[in-house]
Amino acid sequence: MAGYDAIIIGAGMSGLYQLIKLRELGFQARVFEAGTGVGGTWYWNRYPGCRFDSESYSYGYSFDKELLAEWHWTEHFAPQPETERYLNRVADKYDLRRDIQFSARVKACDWDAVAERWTVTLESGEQASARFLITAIGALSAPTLPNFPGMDSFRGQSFHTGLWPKQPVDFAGKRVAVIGTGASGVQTIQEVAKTAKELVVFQRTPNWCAPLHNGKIPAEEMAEIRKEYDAIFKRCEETFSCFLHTADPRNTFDVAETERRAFLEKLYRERGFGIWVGNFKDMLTDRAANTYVSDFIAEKIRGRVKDPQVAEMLIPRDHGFGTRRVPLETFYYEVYNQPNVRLVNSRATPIERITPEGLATSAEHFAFDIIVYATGFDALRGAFDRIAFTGVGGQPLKDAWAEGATSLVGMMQPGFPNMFMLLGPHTALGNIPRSIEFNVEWVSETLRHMRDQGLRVADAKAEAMETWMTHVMDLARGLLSMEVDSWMTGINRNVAGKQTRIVARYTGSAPEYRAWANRIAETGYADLAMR
Ligand code: NA7
Repeated sequence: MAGYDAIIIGAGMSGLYQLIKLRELGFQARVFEAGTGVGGTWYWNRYPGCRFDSESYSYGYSFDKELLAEWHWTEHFAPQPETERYLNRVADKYDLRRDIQFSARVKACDWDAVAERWTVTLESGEQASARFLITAIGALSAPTLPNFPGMDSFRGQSFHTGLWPKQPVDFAGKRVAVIGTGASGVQTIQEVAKTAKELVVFQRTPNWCAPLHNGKIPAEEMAEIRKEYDAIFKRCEETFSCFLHTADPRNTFDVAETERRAFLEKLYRERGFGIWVGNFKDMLTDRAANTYVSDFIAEKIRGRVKDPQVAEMLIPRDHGFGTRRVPLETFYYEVYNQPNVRLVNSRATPIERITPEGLATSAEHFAFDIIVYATGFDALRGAFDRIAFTGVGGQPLKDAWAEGATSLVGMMQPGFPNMFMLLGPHTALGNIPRSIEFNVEWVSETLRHMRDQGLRVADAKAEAMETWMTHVMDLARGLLSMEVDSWMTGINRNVAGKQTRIVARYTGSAPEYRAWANRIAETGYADLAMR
């Protein structure tokens, strides 16, 4: 069995940076990647229209000044192919592929208490061992399909957005169904509507969408942006969720009506997530404030969709603006004014089965050439559930998490020594690369400390985990998002056991998260048992 200092699972943004850092430390590392190329999220999500909702220049790696000076983001919100190219450029520059084994899906990871090493088993049966195990498996990376009867019988083409084929799919002249209206569905719908002969959107729950306001970045503007990189990353480090946007310090009703309204109009005209994370500071905690903003957005939807009945169908009734992930859109609402597009309320008339020709709802049969499942992911812990991890005493991670996932700062779990999770449960998410860089650097510093001190094993202490988890639970109290079903509250109706709302993510600020993790290092890792 091949042996390494460290095994990394996944060659997405986390895995690539972790490999670079481990090499710097002189560790011999091996990456196992299920795909045939690097990129993770940006490798798998090739669906039409896929792009960032974070500003491109706030999204790339901040650690490589040379690459920052060279790379030209062509749009304010880069499309998937560009990001995949970018991550391939990183892999080339650092010659990362020689340590990455592709088409290697990890099936099991077992802690060997005698050897004090992890044994990793691939689906092929191949095994490898390492002192350290680092999971870089993503937070939204385990795609889920509905459980409709007859799904295998469909004679046309069908795709999940997160498992999109590499060869382009041609929608021209085709009858297309899109099931799902989350961030992936919205991006797909906008694109497919351009060429499909007929597009039928099956919407179970409308989401509050807001304009992306994307635009090209000409060379001169990119040159100006490059000069600002230090300021851009400094700002991302200071804001609540590492975006360039930060909440307005005022409460909604402390501002006079005219000014309040003008402020929302301004946010609606601006690029990116400002309207969500740069809104009045009480928007996600105060019901009346939230209703005010929701009403404003509802009015915008009514103004953009010509058929009043369709407009009403697109306005969420069961949750307020921003309490679920806000999909950013480009003429999404106008798509429903096109004669080739129809919206079906699949809560009122649920999809009952897939047929060889299309699908049947409780009200009608539809014929399709292509069905797109934009049905989302088993989020946050889903990728962990798909690998059989066993820790000290042969305890499965699934058992340790039977009452809900736990962690110490999202990166360690007691009883799973020398296992580090990048983007594990309860890490700060937000603008994800910023979280990734922090987590990779934290793990790397912990490994450096262990190496320098001659320590072989590190395990999170149970009491440290409990203190951290209490902090996580306390933060979630009073948030309107906790009253709503979404992947952010651990709900996935297509997965058994994921029907009850939980505190599935860290809801505090990224600076607060980082301070907690840094304190662990600053206090000489008192929260970890090391030997
Ligand atoms: P989401 O946001 O989880 O959206 C999934 C969508 O699929 C959502 O509209 C679901 O409706 C719908 N869905 C799922 N299963 C079904 C069934 N069985 N019938 C009808 N409709 C269904 O996933 P995305 O991929 O769009 O986005 C995930 C995140 O990735 C996103 O937030 C970004 O941060 C990146 P529901 O709302 O459950 O009624």
